[in-house]
This record gives sequence, C-alpha cells and structure tokens, in this order.
Amino acid sequence: MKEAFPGVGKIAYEGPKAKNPLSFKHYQASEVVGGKTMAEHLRFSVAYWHSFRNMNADPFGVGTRQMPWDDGSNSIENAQSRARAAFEFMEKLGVPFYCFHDRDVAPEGNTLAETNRNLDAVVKVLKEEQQRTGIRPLWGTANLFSHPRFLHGAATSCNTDVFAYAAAQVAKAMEVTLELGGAGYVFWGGREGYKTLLNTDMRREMDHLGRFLQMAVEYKKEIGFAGPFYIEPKPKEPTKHQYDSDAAACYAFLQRYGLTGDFRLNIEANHATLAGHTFQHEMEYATAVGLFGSIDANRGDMLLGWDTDQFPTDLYDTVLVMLTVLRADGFTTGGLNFDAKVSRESFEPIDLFHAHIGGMDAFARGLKTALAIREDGVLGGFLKQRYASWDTDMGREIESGTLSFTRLKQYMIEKGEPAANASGRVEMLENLLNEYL
Ligand code: XUL
Ligand code: CO
Repeated sequence: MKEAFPGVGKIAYEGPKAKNPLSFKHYQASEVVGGKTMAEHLRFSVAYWHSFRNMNADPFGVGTRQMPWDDGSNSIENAQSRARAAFEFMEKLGVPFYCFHDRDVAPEGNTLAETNRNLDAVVKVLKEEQQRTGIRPLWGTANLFSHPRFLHGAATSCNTDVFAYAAAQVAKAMEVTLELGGAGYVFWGGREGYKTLLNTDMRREMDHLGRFLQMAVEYKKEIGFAGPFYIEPKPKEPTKHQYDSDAAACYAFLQRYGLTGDFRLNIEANHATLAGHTFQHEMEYATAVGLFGSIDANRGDMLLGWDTDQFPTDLYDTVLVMLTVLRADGFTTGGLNFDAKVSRESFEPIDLFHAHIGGMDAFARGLKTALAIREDGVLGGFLKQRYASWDTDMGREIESGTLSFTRLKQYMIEKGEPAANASGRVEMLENLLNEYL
C-alpha cells in the first residue's frame, strides 16, 4: 500500500534546543523520570474519531481536511485502508495506544447483523496492524449518538427498542474491544440527557441508564472482559442537560445503582470546563473518591462555550493535572487519550503530526515539572504544615470517628477561642509554581 504520510519518518526526540518542528523537544519515550519511563507514565493514545473520521465541517462550511488515503466512500475496503493509514501515523508518532468507537472504524450496514459483519471485517485489519506494530486500544466504545435512531437518547430513550438496540451494540463493541486486547471500555453518555422536562420522566430515564450499565457489567463478566469500565462526565452538548454531568454527579449515580466497584471515571479537560470546573478539580475529585481512571486530554477555548476539543498546549494545566496524576500514583489501565482535533485551518496531513507532537511535549513538560515540584517538597511541606493540627491527638480522633459533639462542645467551652489561623499564602504558592515553569 502507498504510504499515507510520505516523507515523514519516525518522530525522534531531538531535545529542547532542536529547531525541527517534527521532533520531540521534551518527550523521550525511554527516558526514566520518577522511577518509570516517560512512555509508562504518560500512556499516550490517539483518538480514531477526531484524527481519522473528522473532516472538520462546521455549521457554516464543509470539511476541509485532506485525507489522501480516504476515497470518501462507505466501503469496507476504504475503512480497511483508513485503518492502515491510522497505524502508519501512530507508528511514526510513537504512541502505544488508540481509542475508537465501533462506528469510527467500520461503516454501518442496513441491518445490525450486516453492521456487525462490517465491523468484523475491519477488526481483522486492526488486529493485523496491532500485531505488526504492538499498538493496542486504550479503550473501545460504542457510538450511541450519531444515528437518528438515538435522537431521544440510547439507554435513556423513551423507546424500548432503541434501548435494546443500544444494548446489542454495546455487547458487540465490548466483544470487539476484548478481541483487540483493549485495556478498558468507555461509556460517554452521548445523548443520555434531555432538552425539556415537559417531555421527560427524569427518574425513569436515570433508572433505565442504571439498569443498562448493570447489564453491561453482567455481560462483561459473561465474556471475560477484565479491564475497567469508565464513565466520561460531560454536562451538556449534545443535550441541554446530560445525566453524567460531572465527576460528582457520576459518583452519586454510580453509588445509587451499585456500580462503584466496576466503574472509574475518564476525565476530559474540556468537559470539566463546560461543567464550570477546572480540569484539575475534576481529576482531584475523581482521585479523592477512588474513581480516577483515565484522561481525555484536550482543552476548550476561554471565549467559547462549547466542546472545542483543541489539542492541549497549556503548560499550567498539564503541570497541575500531572501533580494530581502523580498523587494518585499514576495510571494503571488508563492513559492520556488525545480527544482533540486539528483546527479547520490546519487541513494538511502533516498538521496531525504537529498537533500530537505539541500535546505530547506539553504533557512531558507537565510530568517533569510536577516531578520537580514534588522532589523539592516545598508544596508538600506547606500542605503538611497547613493541616498540622489534624496530626494531633484531637485531629486523629475526629478523623477516626471517636470524638463526639458532646466532647468537642466541652473542649471549646473550656478553651474559649480556637488557636489563631495561619495565612493560606495563595499568592506565594502561585508565584512558586511559576518558578518551575
Ligand atoms: C464527546 C467525547 C467522546 C468520548 C467518547 O464529547 O468526548 O468523543 O470521548 O465517546
Ligand atoms: Co472524550
């Protein structure tokens, strides 16, 4: 097969002073930092949908991207050569993982049976390419939102047949993810939400989604898929209110339906900001409640209120997030998936390399900076000192649940006033962080 990216070789690490834009300045896969290689720390993944299916059309114009390997048809042959182009790209870039929806990789047929056959035909090529390169899925997922049948949602549809179709589709997507050796499986609630409560029974829809996910867990055990399930929180878009709106809403939902043992969260930067949180807040919350799993790495635009899915280049963000990832002891089955698209103006195949190289270097710098901050111990020391009163007998007794209101009342009546507060030193700490960038 003709090369999809002729003239581009394997992207090499050339160091921070290199002028070659097609080189890594900071990411060196084999370099050991903080006890692990950078590849092991960061576990980069390419998103098949944005990099190989998204032509970058917008409401005002058609797609602009050049994809010379793609004939634009819905044929199996085209899907197969697209898969080969994707693997050529990922191999040259040097990432160990990719993520995909079932409908990204193979075309939909006239019936579910035909669609499943199409998927099998492309999975055969994905498998060959995986064997050739060693690249495998970080996670698979099902597209339960593009086809008009899902216009009222999938598991939360008012139509039981659509619920059944979604179940059948997820079962197949899980089988395929297992066959490809995927490390995990994602549920992003595509249209699991609503536009207006005038036509929506919220309680019933949430119960249906809960039951859907319980059935998915049962099926996972039935087929022997050992990897974790992830829910990917997002507050809005495509629906006005999505049920999985943020990490806290997902935690409540998972607890209500008895699913916390089988699910973790896939935190996406741009979804966090749409929810009115920071990327780090969502990461920190997921970590605090024991649900941190994986990351969809991207960023939004401060001035735009939708999911712009831009490549992550903000070092401040990558440092803060890597501090949380390190505090969580790093990824296990998860990783950093670039759920990001090149700009509509960046339409040439080579732009896909520039975008990913920038994202990988930004996270490599985030990792190294976060490690340096931890090594110096200044932030850690400050935190320890700030909570020092909790490391006393009284603090420990409150934390372990042995102190009551009665005793605390007695204690404070005797003491009269709490010990003086210390400054939070917000600006000093912000200045300190800037010293490391
Ligand atoms: C949508 C989104 C999805 C999920 C996978 O905003 O992030 O692409 O990552 O379905
Ligand atoms: Co995502």
